[in-house]
Amino acid sequence: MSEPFDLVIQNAHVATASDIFDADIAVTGGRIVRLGKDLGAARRIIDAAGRVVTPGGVDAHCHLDEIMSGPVRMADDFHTGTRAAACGGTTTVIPFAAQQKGHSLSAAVQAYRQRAAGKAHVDYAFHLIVTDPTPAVLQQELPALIAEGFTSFKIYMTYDDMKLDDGQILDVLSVAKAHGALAMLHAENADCIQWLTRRLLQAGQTAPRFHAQARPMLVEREATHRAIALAELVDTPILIVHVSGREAIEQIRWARALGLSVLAETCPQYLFLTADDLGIDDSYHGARCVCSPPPRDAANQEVVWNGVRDGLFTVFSSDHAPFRMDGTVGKRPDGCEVSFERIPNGIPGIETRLPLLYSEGVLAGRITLQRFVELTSTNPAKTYGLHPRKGSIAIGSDADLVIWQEAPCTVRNTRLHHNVDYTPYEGMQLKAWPALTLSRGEVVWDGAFHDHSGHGQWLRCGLPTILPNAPSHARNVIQPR
Ligand code: DUC
Ligand code: ZN
Ligand code: ZN
Repeated sequence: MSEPFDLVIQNAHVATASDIFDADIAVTGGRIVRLGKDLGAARRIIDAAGRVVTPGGVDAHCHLDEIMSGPVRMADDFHTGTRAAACGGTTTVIPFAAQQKGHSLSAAVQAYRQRAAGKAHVDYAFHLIVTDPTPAVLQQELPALIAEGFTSFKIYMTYDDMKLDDGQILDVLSVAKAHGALAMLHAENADCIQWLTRRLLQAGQTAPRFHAQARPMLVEREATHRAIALAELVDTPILIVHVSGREAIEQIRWARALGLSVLAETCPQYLFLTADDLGIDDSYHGARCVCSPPPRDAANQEVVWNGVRDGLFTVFSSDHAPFRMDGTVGKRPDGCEVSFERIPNGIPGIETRLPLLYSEGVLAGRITLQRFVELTSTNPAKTYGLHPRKGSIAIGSDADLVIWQEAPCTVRNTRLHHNVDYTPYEGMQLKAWPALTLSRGEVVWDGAFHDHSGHGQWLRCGLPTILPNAPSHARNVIQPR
């Protein structure tokens, strides 16, 4: 008699990025060990009853417990942020370890690993944010960190305390190229934003809705084009994060037509919000939806949907950047209604990312189920060197799984699990929500949240395997752990 499995999920309608098939899934030691029918005895059986089962979501762009300037604090740490992730079907998160100007990048990574330690309910990796590319960072710290499993870094083209100039960007891209790492670009033209902001403030136009006027599509289009040109000069792949609309998408399509390796990400706010959500009057309510780039309009939403459908976008991430409306450390710094350029940028979305796209993408007939899995799990895992451990339902992969309940439900912040006092999607009618989320074989959500603080492990990222010309040493295999 062979040992029983830890768990068998019976009657699963399995969806991967490539296939849909019916199977039972056997799990032992937190990994998928068998797929098929009549697999044998198990200590626990869960009946999926023919419902769709997908790989757990990989949210490759979220901000948790990031150090902010002044009085501002993020609302979610690794406890509340990964709790919300789990309840929305996400089993891997990739937040950021941000260097502060004048400080070491390696020290920042150590500090962020401390902030996460013992708190996470699901697995996590880190992207780096490079804000001060000194010779020591470029020549020693970055190469050492890439070798340790921090293989992606975000470069900001805007925000005074973060932005790099073009020469610095070329330096960082050169390191990415030399070591096979991937640079992620926040593409907005800082000088244009500053100039527009000054004019708006001089005219007394300070309400949240003017945030969108200070960051029009043109500033994103110009910076997207420049990021592509800089990457072309260095001859290295890049990923443009949080693409918001047509003009940036046109730049990416143009680059792809030239054969350049330009990957792209979009986020729920560019499909489901518009600039009107920042306010149609001067009310401070619109501060809830202040994020950068800002949401655009219905026509741009359609263009983004086209890219979601036709393969333009590689990944679909939340860009969860959580700030509360109440209190003194969130959207009202020191308790005050501030002018738009001082409102902390970001909106919550880690828990709603998958249900929104499943409902309005898959069940509304805009994308296939396989494309949903590709965008939300498989491609982010491949892009950041976590595949096939993550992002797949295959023998040897982690048992990170979601059973979907296709039934009407309404988004209510009171039912969410982040530490933010609002959701931009309040009242939206959805068609599905995860019935159950499994993280390495543990049930973390089944309509109730099951606390697994410290269960979430830090993941060492390999090199990207999504690019057609990825070097053979980047091909990841399932390693003994
Ligand atoms: N924009 C960012 O670049 N990061 C966090 C949130 C936001 O709105
Ligand atoms: Zn950004
Ligand atoms: Zn972000």
